[in-house]
Amino acid sequence: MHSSLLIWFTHIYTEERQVRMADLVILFLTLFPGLCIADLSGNLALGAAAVQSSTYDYLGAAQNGIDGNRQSNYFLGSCTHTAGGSNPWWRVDLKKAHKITRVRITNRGDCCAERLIGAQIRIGNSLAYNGNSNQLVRIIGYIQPGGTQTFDFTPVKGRYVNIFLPGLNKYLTLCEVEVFAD
Ligand SMILES: [Ca+2]
Repeated sequence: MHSSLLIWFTHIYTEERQVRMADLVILFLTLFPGLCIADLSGNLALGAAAVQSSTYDYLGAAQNGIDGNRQSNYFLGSCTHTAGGSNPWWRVDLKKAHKITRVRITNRGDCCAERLIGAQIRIGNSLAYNGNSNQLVRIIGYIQPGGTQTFDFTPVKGRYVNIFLPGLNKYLTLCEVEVFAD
């Protein structure tokens, strides 16, 4: 009798906690619509396939760069992260060539914003040098921690979009990469 009462109370308590958590999530989403949500309309990178030169740990998968979430706290699992080394890169395969006019990049927010300085946006159809010899479109400067920067340019045709970070002892982290075409 006592144990079944305890189970019943535990059940009620757990349910109540779950309801409260659901309420909090709804409240949060109502107050901050689109806070971390990437641009979902016309973003060619959504649902595409991403790879990178290496992966730092289980939180830093290449696919996190195109998961539709700009969440910039690395520890929440929506950013990419290569292991340290020379010339790290990340690449998204759009499956066919598009006339790309815009790339939007969200930088890591919880630390290390300066690591992305000097990274190159490269677009093209070649996989030579892992795609890092495709046309250089832009060089990324400083993006503030957790900031999202839009790079607009005259159309460049390509199936692959690379973010290539030349240099020694580099880590490449991207919290979201959005790609748009004409
Ligand atoms: Ca993300």
